Amino acid sequence: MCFSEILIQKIKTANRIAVLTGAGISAESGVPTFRGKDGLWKKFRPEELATYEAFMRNPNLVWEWYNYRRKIISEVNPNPGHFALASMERLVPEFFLITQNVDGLHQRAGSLNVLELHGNIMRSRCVKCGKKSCTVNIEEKGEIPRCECGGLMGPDVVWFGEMLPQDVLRNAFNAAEKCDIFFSIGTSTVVQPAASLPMVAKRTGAFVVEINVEPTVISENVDETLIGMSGKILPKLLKKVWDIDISK
Ligand code: BV8
Ligand code: ZN
Repeated sequence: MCFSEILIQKIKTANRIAVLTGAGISAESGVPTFRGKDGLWKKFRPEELATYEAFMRNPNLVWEWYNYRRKIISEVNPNPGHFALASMERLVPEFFLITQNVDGLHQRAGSLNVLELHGNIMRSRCVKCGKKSCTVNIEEKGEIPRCECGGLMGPDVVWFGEMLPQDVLRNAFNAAEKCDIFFSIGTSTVVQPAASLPMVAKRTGAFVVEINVEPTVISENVDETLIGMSGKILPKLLKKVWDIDISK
């Protein structure tokens, strides 16, 4: 993998770096992506499971799906891509990590300041009053726990048609507008409003870099596309810019 001299120089002199990650950065940990060939959406359509209506229609089915994903996530570990970003956070004056992922792997890799746009699958939330709680495990076909307010407890993730947490979203757009370099890593850049962030950064003057195993809808509009696995590319970038070897 060779990086352009301009990219290396820009990273070395950058004050603010913002990163948007998607399911692709967790793929090498063994977490299925959504739209890939073995993706989660292959078997189920998002509208059938990742919406409030789907949950109210059949809470047990939706919990079955989230429990299946919670089980996968509890059995995997962060990969070198997550660790490289955790190191980068400590090397750059201002570093903003924005993730669409709900798996918590960035935090487990040591990233301290993570903007979780779509929530976190290991937490639960009352679908009526929004009260959050730590993981509430639903036994298969068991009684769905209720909040004191009487509302059903669901996973603390943002479903399609639901608003994103406004403070997190505002911080993410601020980071995109103010950064010198914006990395879009492992995302198909399909889901809004997260998918707008790379081009917001571009419009406000950032150098936009995409890391993905294949081109996406934004590839022709970014400044640099690095085709390959993020778990391979990010450690190489760390070594090239800061001579840090995270594999040790
Ligand atoms: C909102 C949490 C408005 C849940 C997720 C019609 C009806 C309803 C809504 C809409 C509609 N049309 C448009 C919308 C808006 C909708 C939307 O964008 N839909 C899309 C599908 C068109 N958005 C919403 O509904 C959002 N809310 O708009 O609210 C509103 C306004 C006011 C008042 C009320 C409401 C909410 C969106 C959040 C949905 N929740 N997740 C859960 O996880 O179960 S989205 C889900 O997709 C995940 O979070 C995931 O992260 C995200 C994006 O997918 P990616 O991360 O990009 O994953 P994907 O598999 O697609 O791609 C992986 C990429 O990695 C690929 O490019 C692959 O090549 C690459 N890759 C693979 N391996 C590697 C790799 N790259 C590098 N290295 C590797 N090793
Ligand atoms: Zn409640």
